[in-house]
Amino acid sequence: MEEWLKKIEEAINLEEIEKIRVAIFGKKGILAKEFAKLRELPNDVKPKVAKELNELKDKLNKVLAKKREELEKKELENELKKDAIDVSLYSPFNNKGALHPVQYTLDRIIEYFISMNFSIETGPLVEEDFYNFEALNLPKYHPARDMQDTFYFKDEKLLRTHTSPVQIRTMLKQEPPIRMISPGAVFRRDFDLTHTPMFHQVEGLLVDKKGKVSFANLKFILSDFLHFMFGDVDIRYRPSFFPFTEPSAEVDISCIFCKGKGCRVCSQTGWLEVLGCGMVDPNVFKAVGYENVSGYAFGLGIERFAMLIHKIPDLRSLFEGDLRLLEQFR
Ligand code: 2NL
Repeated sequence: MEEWLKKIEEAINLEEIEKIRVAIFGKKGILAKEFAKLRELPNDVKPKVAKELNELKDKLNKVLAKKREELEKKELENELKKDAIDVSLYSPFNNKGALHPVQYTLDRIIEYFISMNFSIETGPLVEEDFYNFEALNLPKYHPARDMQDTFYFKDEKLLRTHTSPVQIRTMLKQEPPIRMISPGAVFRRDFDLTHTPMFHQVEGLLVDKKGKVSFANLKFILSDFLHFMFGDVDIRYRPSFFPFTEPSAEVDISCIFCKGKGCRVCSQTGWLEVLGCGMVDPNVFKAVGYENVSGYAFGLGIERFAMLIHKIPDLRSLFEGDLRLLEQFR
């Protein structure tokens, strides 16, 4: 008995425990042998010895079960230790990606206008004169065409200078009401500190029955949008001119760097120009065959928004593809 208890106590793994179990409880084990001996004992001592044997059996059983449980726990712990992950270890796969500031800004703009029930429309980058100029109240030889320096192909095709042709195409295939924005790349022959030959624009257009759309409606949506993008800023509308809107306005926000006090970014004015807008010129509606409608339109440069939101001082860093720029915006 003592000998077997000791054996159990000294077992170091489940394999040994199993061997001991067979040796004690197996068909040819010591208990079987002891119980077999009972038959040869005299009847008067049989019950006593049988009782002792059963008690011994219970005791060994209990001790064995307890030891097995201990060893199982230990082996599980060893297993877990072996598979443990050192989270402080260097991994070559931990480079997180980041949205480019221009994409992040466009996502925010789209989020706002989707919430206002505008649809997102896109169109070709290679356009025709009619969609890019003629239909926008910019007839050939109109001096306003000089405002855009255009990339032309050999034939009549050109790279769109704004995303307005998408609005023209949408109006030609759809009846009012229209509520849309057109985000995308545009191209101009301009390359210096503050201009790149390709940049991104979002234009918006809302058209409904005549009298249903006012300049006040335009002011509401743009002010709400600018608060969504820039937070608590002051907003002002200045009269301006675009060939495709009348009246037209440019929209400024109070400088987000100096809070309107005047700094280098706002040229000491306290204001930053962020949008152009106006009521759609009747000549544009005439070009697409719309009658008895009114509407508003606006346009903005995404890179300019992105630079202001992310406080990026140099426009060129948006186009260099240097990962160190993105790493700052994870
Ligand atoms: C700016 C100004 C603007 C529009 C774009 C537009 C389009 C159609 C009809 C009328 Cl189809 N207008 N677009 C209107 C006003 C301003 O953009 O500063 N863009 C960067």
